[in-house]
Amino acid sequence: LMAGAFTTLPALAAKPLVIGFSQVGAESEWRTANTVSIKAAAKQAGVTLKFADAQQRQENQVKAIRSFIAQKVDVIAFSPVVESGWDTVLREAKAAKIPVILTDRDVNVADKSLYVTLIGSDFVEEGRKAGRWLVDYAKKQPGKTLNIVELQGTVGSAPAIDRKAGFDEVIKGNPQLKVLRTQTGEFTRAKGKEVMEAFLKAHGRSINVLFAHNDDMAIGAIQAIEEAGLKPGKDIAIVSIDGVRGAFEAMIAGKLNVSVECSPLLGPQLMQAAKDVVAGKPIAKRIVTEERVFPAEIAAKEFPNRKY
Ligand code: GYE
Repeated sequence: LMAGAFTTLPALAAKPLVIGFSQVGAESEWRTANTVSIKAAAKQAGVTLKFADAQQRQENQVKAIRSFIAQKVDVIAFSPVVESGWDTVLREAKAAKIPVILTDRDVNVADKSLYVTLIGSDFVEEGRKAGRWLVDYAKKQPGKTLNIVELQGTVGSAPAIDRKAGFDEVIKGNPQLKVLRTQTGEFTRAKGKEVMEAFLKAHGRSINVLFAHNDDMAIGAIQAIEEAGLKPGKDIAIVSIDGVRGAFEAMIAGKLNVSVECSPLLGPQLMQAAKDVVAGKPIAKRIVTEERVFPAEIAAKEFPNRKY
């Protein structure tokens, strides 16, 4: 009896926290850095991480969440590929008394008690920052109309919806700025290149600006612009979002004009929030990441400091 009591207590204390995490996929440099951050932070925090890659499909995320519920993990975390369609599966998690933490992207649910917190960026503000850079760029060319093409992120995803809204809000009513075309490039290089090729075919040299919802699509588009015999960053000014290594390289090469930072390094905050929720501590409903804007002029100086 004594021996039994003696061994039970330390074993309980040492039980590691188990988090089930459903990742969107591996569509961009941002996403890869986000996955690395979450895995490294789990290891560092002594958390057992069950990691599932949804390959950009909501149905795979729903399956993963159901499997985490069946496995009785302590916390479910996920980065929802799109905003809508989560009510049912989140109600199942709630019924099983498993707290849910959102990372990176928001969901659109009527009942906000279905998740504990959202850890991530303010995408509307990122879109505004991109728009503000463009307004300043236009001011340097008074009287000139700038024709814009826009590469949107994944249709229905929070960053695509919000970045577009923030950008539109800032450029709206500016007589110099005109959006010619807007289409999804699905946050990938391949699709960014393909859609930019179509834009160039339709509008050629009348395109003055590209706004890409992420760096990867901008990098794909840079290839398309070069193949069309134009100079990215000069003939067509390019504004994008994320601030990944590839964007810094493109800025240093003079092919990208500015990248608005969106930090993927959410791992440590996720581990902290998971520990706090299990310990019954109060948590803010929204945890916003701090971010900057990097114009090409400071890219070389900032490059050595970049962590993703
Ligand atoms: O900007 C993009 C990625 O949700 C903030 O998803 C994230 C976005 C990021 O594919 O590169």
